[in-house]
Amino acid sequence: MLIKTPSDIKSSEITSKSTYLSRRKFLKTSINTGIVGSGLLLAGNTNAATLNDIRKSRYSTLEEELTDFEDITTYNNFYEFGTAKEDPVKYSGGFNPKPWSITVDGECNKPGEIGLEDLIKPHRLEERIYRLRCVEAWSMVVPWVGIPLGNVLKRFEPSSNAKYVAFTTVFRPDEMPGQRSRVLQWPYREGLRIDEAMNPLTILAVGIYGEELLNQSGAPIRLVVPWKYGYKSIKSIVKISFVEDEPRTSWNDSAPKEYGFYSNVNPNRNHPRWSQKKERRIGEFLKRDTLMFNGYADQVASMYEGMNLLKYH
Ligand SMILES: Nc1nc2c(c(=O)[nH]1)N[C@H]1C(S)=C(S)[C@@H](COP(=O)(O)O)O[C@H]1N2
Ligand SMILES: [Mo]
Repeated sequence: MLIKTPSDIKSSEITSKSTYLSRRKFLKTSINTGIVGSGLLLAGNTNAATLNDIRKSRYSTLEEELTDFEDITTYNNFYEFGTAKEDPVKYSGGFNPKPWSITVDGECNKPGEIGLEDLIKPHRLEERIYRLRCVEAWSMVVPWVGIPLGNVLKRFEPSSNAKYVAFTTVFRPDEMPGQRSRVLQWPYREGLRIDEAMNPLTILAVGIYGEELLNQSGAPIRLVVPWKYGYKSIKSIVKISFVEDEPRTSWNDSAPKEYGFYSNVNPNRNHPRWSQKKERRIGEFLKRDTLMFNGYADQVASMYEGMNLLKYH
């Protein structure tokens, strides 16, 4: 984000993987007809496991066309693997997301380390189709598979001192070449206010298009906060901490005037170096208007009543 402004992004950077195409069309159709998750067995070119028993959600954005799988998985921001959009798919092959566990600590009655399977098991997977709006003024529509973060957090019994939740990405410079350079202070850190974390729109995602996350998308588990700029949706999470004070975050540390803690999508507040009024939907030619709270105002605006949204950015 410090590296490229939207005008620097060439459409040639968006590589399309034709090998995926036919399978993706099929998957897309199956999602639209509601047979996703019924144990589809896709022979041949599968390189991520299919997730089963996924239910639909009333929180999904249904009125917009889904971004192609190959765009979602080849045009990424994941600085742990490099700063160019094509770096994460190119340089994440050596990353090993299995086995995985997450440490939950801080202001709660039941802290501990929990394996990914045990974290997920008590919950039913949901398909959540959300817009993703990057602060760089591009966007996608992604059919995530995940579970509501709030339902997971409740199991650890946060105390009344838990005013915020802090998240940390794994630190593995051997497997993540971008962590060997100092573009950001590693490990990547993000945070939410506790009510934002508990909002039913906030999910922990483990898949996209009915399949497990690929490395470049934040395998094996990442946050998705659809009304905030994309950088809040931290990838490859290893630690979740309940804390009393607003936690420090990587992008805010790096450029506080450009990347605030709240980072709610807001077309009326320009980034110091570019306008946020419009966005380029990956796969489309004309720019679209950016929507307040990325189109999720009905579900989230009440959390910010009385707050000056131009000041708290
Ligand atoms: N750990 C980590 N999480 C991250 C990032 C990152 O560089 N490192 N990039 C963020 C940014 S800027 C965006 S826009 C989204 C992009 O998610 P996607 O590549 O799956 O579209 O991931 C966010 N999460
Ligand atoms: Mo982003």
